[in-house]
Amino acid sequence: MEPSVDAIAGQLADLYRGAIDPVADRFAWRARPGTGELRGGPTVLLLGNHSSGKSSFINHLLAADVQTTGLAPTDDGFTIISHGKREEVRDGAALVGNPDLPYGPLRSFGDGLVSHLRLKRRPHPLLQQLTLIDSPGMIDTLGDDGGRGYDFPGVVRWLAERADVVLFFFDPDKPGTTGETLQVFEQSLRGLDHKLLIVMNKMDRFKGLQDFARAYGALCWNLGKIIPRKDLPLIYTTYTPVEGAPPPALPKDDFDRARRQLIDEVRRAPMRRVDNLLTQTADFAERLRMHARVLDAAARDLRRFRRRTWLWGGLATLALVAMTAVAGISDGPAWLPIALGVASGCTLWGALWLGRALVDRERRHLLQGLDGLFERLYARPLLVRDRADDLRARWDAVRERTLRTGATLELADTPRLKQGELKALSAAIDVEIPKLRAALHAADAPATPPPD
Ligand SMILES: Nc1nc2c(ncn2[C@@H]2O[C@H](COP(=O)(O)OP(=O)(O)OP(=O)(O)O)[C@@H](O)[C@H]2O)c(=O)[nH]1
Ligand SMILES: [Mg+2]
Repeated sequence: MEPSVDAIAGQLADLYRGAIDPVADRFAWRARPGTGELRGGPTVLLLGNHSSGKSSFINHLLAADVQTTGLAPTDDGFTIISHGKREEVRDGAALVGNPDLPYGPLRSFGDGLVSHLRLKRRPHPLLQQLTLIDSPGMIDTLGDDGGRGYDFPGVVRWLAERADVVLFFFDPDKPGTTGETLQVFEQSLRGLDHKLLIVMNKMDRFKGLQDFARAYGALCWNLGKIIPRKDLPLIYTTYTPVEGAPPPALPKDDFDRARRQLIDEVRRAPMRRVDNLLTQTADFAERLRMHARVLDAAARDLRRFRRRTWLWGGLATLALVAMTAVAGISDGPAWLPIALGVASGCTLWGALWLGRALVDRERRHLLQGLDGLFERLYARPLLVRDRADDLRARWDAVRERTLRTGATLELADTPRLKQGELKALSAAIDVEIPKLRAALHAADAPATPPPD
């Protein structure tokens, strides 16, 4: 049986509580995704040119007129469509103010955005599985803020990062790229290709094959310029049956099949959601493990140095105290024990002062040399070429935070990374999470073949 998102999210929450949180707390690692984010439902984000058919596709999916459609730019805001026992529409302020929904952080984009947000609830069964987000169609007019009154690419990035599937619609009229499309590909969707599905919509509008070939070629040409990949992504060529549209001129079977495949991908959002959660947790835990190990090694080195420094200082003082005592009971000149006594006092004071200065210098030295510590700790895995690139990239993402933690906390007093803790963390990363992923993939239906 397909493991439910909630069941896996529950197991992940247990993993966080048992193996990840204790280390993260003690080593002051960054905040982990909150329970709301972990339990936040799967999301499908629809982006694209204006009038490319985003809203019509949503209406088709839900077999209801949920969104208004039309040839002029229709949507000028984002609509979150989620499940509710009865039909309901709430404005942006209610949406971002609802602590049960994960949209609170959108408030930071300002009132310009909040007034362009809406929540619609519908009692459709598909919405029990996933939330759909319709977006304003992309246009060419670009002012300083794109003329929208808020940071449009920023908002799209925020939503796309949290979405599990992102559909990008093009249509025959604008197979090229509008100014905003370019901006969104460059600023908002970078690094998110794995969840991006490209749709060439309204295939029923083509009058003939030449028409189609020209538009398809233009789209590929333009995508090639904005998607930094050697191979072109898959393009779903399809259409949405809309009332009153003339019958398609081209054979429509393949377009119908592509639509079914696209809908299948949308329905797989919950599966992708769990997959993304697992990836996110594994990534979080692996970075934490690296941070804690490097910080722990630096703290151990510093404690060892501190012990040695105090030992030498203590020994020097002790030697002088012993000499003072010997001079006191021997027949030497009377000033000798006094001079030795003063010297021992000075040595003690000097040892304390110098010791502290040396330890502080060593602390700075160790923090500057974190890269070397990383290389020492990971010497063995770094010998394997594939792993080396991976590990170095991870260390690049972690270094800044580790350095800041080491500089802010008293490094020598940083808690020790206990063997048991490290073992539990490693078991989560190397055993528990892969096990959950294997269960998930075993339950997933055979992957849908790509459209022809
Ligand atoms: N022939 C045909 N018409 C379509 C198709 N999809 C949508 N339409 C029509 O195209 C027009 C625009 O569709 P919308 O769904 O409003 O497009 P949108 O992408 O939501 O547009 P904005 O909200 O303005 O960004 C409407 O008149 C739809 O009826 C399609 O696949 N084929
Ligand atoms: Mg629309």
